[in-house]
Amino acid sequence: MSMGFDKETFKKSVIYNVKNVFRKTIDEATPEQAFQAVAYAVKDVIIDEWIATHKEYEKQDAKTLYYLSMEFLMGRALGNNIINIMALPEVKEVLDELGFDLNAIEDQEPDPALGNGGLGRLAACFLDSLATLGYPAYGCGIRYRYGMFKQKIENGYQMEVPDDWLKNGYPFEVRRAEYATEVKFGGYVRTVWENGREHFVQEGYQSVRAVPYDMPIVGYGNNVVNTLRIWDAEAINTFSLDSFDKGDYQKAVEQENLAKTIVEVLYPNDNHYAGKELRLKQQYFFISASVQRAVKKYMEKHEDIHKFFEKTVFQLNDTHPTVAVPELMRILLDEFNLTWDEAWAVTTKTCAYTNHTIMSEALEKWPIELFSRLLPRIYQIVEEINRRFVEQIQQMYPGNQDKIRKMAIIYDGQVRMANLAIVGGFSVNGVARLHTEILKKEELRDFYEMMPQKFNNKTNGITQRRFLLHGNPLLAEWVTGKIGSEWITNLPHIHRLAVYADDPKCQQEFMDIKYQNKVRLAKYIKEHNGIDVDPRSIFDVQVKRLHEYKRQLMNILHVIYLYNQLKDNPNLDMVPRTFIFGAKAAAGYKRAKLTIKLINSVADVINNDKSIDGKIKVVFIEDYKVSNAEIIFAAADVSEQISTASKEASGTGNMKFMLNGALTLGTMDGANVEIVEEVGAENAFIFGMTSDEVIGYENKGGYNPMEIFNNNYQIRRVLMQLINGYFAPQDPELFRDIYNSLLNTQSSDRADTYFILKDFPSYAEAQQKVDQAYRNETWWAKAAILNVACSGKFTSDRTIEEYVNDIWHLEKVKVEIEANQ
Ligand code: CR1
Repeated sequence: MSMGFDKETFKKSVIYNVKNVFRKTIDEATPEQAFQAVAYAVKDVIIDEWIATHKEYEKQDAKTLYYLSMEFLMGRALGNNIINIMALPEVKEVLDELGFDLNAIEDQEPDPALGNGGLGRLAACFLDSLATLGYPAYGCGIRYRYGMFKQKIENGYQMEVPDDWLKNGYPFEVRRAEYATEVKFGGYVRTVWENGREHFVQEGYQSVRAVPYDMPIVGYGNNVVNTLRIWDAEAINTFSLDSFDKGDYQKAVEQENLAKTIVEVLYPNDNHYAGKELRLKQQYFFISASVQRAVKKYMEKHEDIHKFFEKTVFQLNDTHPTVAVPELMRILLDEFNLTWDEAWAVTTKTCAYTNHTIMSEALEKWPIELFSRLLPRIYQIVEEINRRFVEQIQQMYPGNQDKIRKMAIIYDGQVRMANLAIVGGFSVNGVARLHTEILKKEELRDFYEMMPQKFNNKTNGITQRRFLLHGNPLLAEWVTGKIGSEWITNLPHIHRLAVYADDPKCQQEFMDIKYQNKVRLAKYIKEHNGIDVDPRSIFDVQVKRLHEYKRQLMNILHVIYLYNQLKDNPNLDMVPRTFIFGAKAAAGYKRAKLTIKLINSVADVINNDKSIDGKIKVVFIEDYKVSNAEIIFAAADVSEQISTASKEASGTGNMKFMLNGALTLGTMDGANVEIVEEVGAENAFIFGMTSDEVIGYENKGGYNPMEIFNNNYQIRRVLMQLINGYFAPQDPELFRDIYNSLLNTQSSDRADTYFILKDFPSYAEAQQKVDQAYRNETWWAKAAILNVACSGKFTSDRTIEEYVNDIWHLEKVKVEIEANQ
């Protein structure tokens, strides 16, 4: 139990909160009010540790990591915080005594969904690990008024509903007005001469006040509480008659609007760059605020800004925060009067960049016109960085225009953020071994040749505290019963389970737990979708963002193919299967949204076809998010990780499934490669082209899917069902675009860009093996237990230790708390 936790105090605190905040007695409180009251009581426990942690950091003058990220997909905090302060049994007892159920109270919390998918959730897992390992770190991001939209499915179509997550107030955040700071946009730069030196002054700008809100990030059982700092925007001066008189009325209104719009909404694109001006504003807004604050904090304790990098490191989560490079330069040049070389030395020792994708449509490139208009002084600095870098290229590769074309930061009228991030920092890392190799050999080859010392790999990881201990309490308890609880902070320890993989009793226990988790998910599906699913069927799950490269389409085409076989032969010997999908599509991504409609249309036909005797069910889980993900992973038998090889940088869902004992059905892509390496190919179902094969075809300009269409009757049949009204009798043309994307009958894009038809036969074969394997319960249980046992590598604790050792060089800090303060 946490040192700072006292059951009676906690109980009083809950009752007091209900009374004081809602003017009610505890028995009158609604579930939502009970949630608020409990959350405030938990926060009250956390606060002392939070203060103590920061005192300790100050005392030790510890080097601090700033993890700069546009996205933090935190998920609910209450349950996780209770677990991490090690007060779960006591809190449960108290709530029991007060007549509440913890699960029901947890369900009242909105999911803070300030992220899209893997990239944002990775940031959240990293914060959990940093706190649990005791490293001084801030997450820095944006307090979006509306996070990731809520998905409603209406008539099979995705509808986006705004996520008003702050409407009842969020109990865990603390507004820190004392750290507010100004961020400037637009205007022009005036050069003034002073003391024989040029100085640059931004004038005629608009500005907003950045106000930070802090959220506690509670380490597991170690009294450490770090901070997620998300910035809100407020108008600098609410406009007044005064400014009206001065003729500044227009500007005052504009500043007010700017503040409102800047943090209004998270862009719902995953792995896709849209090039919106407001998005660049968001980026500069939170970066300028975070960097200014980091510099101020450093100067409170230190004299010499030249040594800033000894106490500070900025990790750029993808290219979105890359303006940190020129912003730090600006502060060092314009506010501290460092020379260019001095400023550059500090900046390039402070910044490090993580690349999360090779998808070309995700590459951020801002038009010069937009960039320089919005950030005039920053643009000047980027130009100078570019001028010097191009000079360096010319020195190294005299006369080689091609190198400049590929590596310059400003080229073809655009500012290329990845190039700026690589040049402006000391480290570039990919997120899985294969991904980093592809970066070095293909996408970033020229940079790798020029500066190989910067490149390194950091295979992603996930936090077992949320995705096993919190999400799957039955399995967590079972694991602890077998091998003790060390796995909670030392996941490789879970390998001790391997000795039980062959033990029939343990196999039975494991399968029973899986079954109970499937019952829990079946209940969720019944409540949310109204569909009955059989927990004895194979739960075959693909949950992740909807994207063509992730190939949800291949999965649903295979479902159709299987359904056809069943229709041909109603006695077909197959293990009943429930195909479960969950995915949000970016609001403007037409083909992705059509794929959702296709999945739902196929589900309608299949689920209502009595003739197949319930052997196949198809479920599309509405509003896939962190809170229901925890329930889904726990219940999965098969983990669909079927991206076109080379396209999925890492994947992290794959790791969450493995940790919960699902078997991977996947391609040799991203971290799947390392998963298979850990658990053995015999305990997974691997299929499809390798990344080398895919890249080989791409370099040849693709392949001809018509050959497959012509020669494979079963595939042809499935494709024809897309355009003959089989799944859309009212509108047979509905899925024409999907059909065309695979066969390229009209469009000018390459056909079947993601090699769905090419990989289909081998996918269907692997699916057949799944069916066969599941019939042997002993084999399946053993393989599933081995998946859990071999998941040790994929803890984000390991990932963080690697970042610390190779890039950040932080020291662990210990926080002692006296009992019952
Ligand atoms: C990748 O697509 C990876 C996460 C986290 C995503 C996914 O494979 O697991 O990052 N990339 O590293 C991304 O969002 C903008 O790029």
